[in-house]
Order: sequence, then structure tokens, then C-alpha cells
Amino acid sequence: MFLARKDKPCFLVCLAVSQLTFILLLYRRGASSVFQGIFGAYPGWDYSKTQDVYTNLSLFVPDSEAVKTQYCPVKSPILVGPLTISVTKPPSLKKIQLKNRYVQSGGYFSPRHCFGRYRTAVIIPHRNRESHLRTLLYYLHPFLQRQQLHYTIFVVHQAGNATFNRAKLLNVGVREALRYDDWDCLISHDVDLVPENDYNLYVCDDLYPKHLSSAMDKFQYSLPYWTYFGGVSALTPDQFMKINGFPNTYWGWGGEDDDIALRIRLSGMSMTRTPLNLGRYKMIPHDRDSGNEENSHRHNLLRNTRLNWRDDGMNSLDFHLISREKTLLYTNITVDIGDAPVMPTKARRWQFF
Ligand code: UD2
Ligand code: MN
Repeated sequence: MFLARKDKPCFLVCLAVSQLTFILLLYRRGASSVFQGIFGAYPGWDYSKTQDVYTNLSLFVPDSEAVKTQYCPVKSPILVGPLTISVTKPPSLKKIQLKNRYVQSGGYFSPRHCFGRYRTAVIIPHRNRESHLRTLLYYLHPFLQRQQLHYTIFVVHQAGNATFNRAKLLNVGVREALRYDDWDCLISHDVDLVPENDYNLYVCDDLYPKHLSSAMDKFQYSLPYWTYFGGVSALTPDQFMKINGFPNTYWGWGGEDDDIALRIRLSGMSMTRTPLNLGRYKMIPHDRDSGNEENSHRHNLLRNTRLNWRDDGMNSLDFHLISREKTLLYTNITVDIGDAPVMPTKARRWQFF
């Protein structure tokens, strides 16, 4: 066998080329999508043919007197696939409410003719993005209803003008959400990302944390890098606690998503990813917010994750709750999470020597 290979150097070249191609495919498209592509587990989606997410939705929640006798099916029968999304004109809250008559106070919904099989909390970190929030709510409520989930949308609002801290807000969101229900799945959701296919189920993977926003228009519908975990992700409460939640120490833009990806690995888990032809999202175009400037300490912090993750997270979370309020479309948590610590700059450090 060995001799035969040696006789044919072309064999080795072909092997190397095919391995390289495979690795490149894995990198660009994500492992699950490559394997599903090869083994044909998912249909191809045609995103040039889309449907309104509200199509026939009211037909499926018709009878307020209906007696529930069984669980909803594992796979909802009312999914439509690729959705028509337009993010240019944010709808009014009134319009969203009228379109979502079966959503209850606090942004809670439970299917009316069957017991929701999955309990999902969607947690959105937020400050000064009201128009993005309206657009997201307009698309997300019917999206989750089509999936026949028992769900609530939580918006965690950072009070004050201190530097924004996405990951800490998500920790607060989880702690608060767990007061309301025994969730199967906690979804961390950027306010500006709108899912494009309702087969992208907002349900957790039993085994590993799941990255849902694998393909965003802003990255030309491919992964920016192999360990990317930003945007929208889904963890069971157990998985969340196993990684000690998210870091509290990333103030400003960037790094916290990579820290989370690292925690997952350090705690002995892998991540799963929605296949790229399904995990598609449109990001509402925006500039960098004031108060969320690039975090210049993020590389340093990331270098220390393996030392710190057990002490920085849910077990060190402190915040001052300002209010909990059930609005018609979501539960609003307003919180003071404090301010970024003053980090020594290089110049200051040298003064000690
Ligand atoms: C990327 C990631 C995001 C996060 C961030 C770095 C994508 C699509 N998302 O987002 O998950 O890792 O980089 O921190 O790549 N927000 C507010 N008000 C603010 C600032 C932020 O509500 O003033 C929230 C909001 O939910 C927003 C999220 O924080 O979607 C992330 O901030 P961003 O959208 O400004 O950053 P972006 O798009 O680079
Ligand atoms: Mn964004």
C-alpha cells in the first residue's frame, strides 16, 4: 500500500489538495452545514422566494375556548421558510400590537391549541436603539409563534450613560428571566438582527451551546472566523451555569463574544451552529453608538480568560435593579450595572517603577 502511494506522487498531492479544500469549506461554511450539504439532511432554501412572516398566522390561534390536550408537535406544521424582511421603516408599537393580538402582557406567548413543547426566553441587551427594537419585535413575535414556542421576550435596558456592557446585561437578563419561568432555552439576541428563515428554531441543543446567527448579510452570509459566537446564541440554563455565565468585565465594543466561545471550550463543551443556509440574518445597518467605543483592553482580557472565567460571571454578578415592567410586547428590565473600572494605562504603570 505504502509502495503504491510512493509510486504515485500525484496521489499525495491530490490528497493534500482535497484536505485543504475540505478545511477551507469547514472554515467558510461551518462544520454542520458542510456535513449536511454532503449528506443532504436539509433542503436547499431559495431566498429569492420569500413569504410574509404574518401569512395566515391568525388561522392557527383561532379559538380562545379551545382546551389543550396535548403537546405541540416536535416540528411546527406552520413554518414557511425564507421570510420577507425590510428594515428600512420601523413599524410603530401600535401596529406591532395589533398584529400580535395573542401576545400577552410582558411579551409572553403560549400556543393556544397545544402545550408549547419548548420554553424559550429571548434576552435582548439594549440602550438607545428604540427603532431597532421595534423592527425586531415586529418580526420576532410572529416568528416565535410560528415555531409554536412557549416564550417571553426580555429587554434588558442599561440605565445611565456609563460605557455599554453587553455581556453583563445578558447575565442580568438570565438572572431575571429565571425568576419568571423554568426555561428550557435562553437566547441572547442582538437588537439589530432579524432572522430570515423560520425553520431556524429558537430551541436549544441538549448537548452544547448553539450559535444561531451563523450567516449574516454583514459578513456576506459566511462565518467571519471559525470560533465566532456573536449575534444570537442559545444556551440551556445548565450550559449557561456550566460556563459561569458571560463575563462581566468587558466594557465597550468587542471581545466578549470571543470570551464566551473560550468559556465554552474551557468548560469542556463544544459549540454547535445552525447551518449557514438556515442561520441567515439581516443586520439593521448602524454606526457605532456613543458609549460603546471599542474596548482597547479586550485582547488583554482574552489572554486571561482561562485564569478568570471561574471567578468572573454569574457568581460575581452585581447590579442595581431599577425596575421590572411588563409592557404589551416585552418584559423590560432596567438596570444600573455600574461603570467601567479605570484601567491603568501603560504610562501610568511605568510611573510605579
Ligand atoms: C457585534 C456582534 C455582537 C457583539 C458586538 C461586540 C454581530 C452581528 N454582532 O455587533 O454580538 O459581539 O459585535 O460587542 O456581529 N447595544 C445597544 N445600545 C448600544 C450599544 C449596543 O442596545 O448603545 C446592543 C444591541 O443589542 C446591539 C448589541 O448591543 O445589537 C451589539 O452592539 P453593536 O450592534 O453596536 O455591535 P456590532 O454590530 O458590531
Ligand atoms: Mn449590530
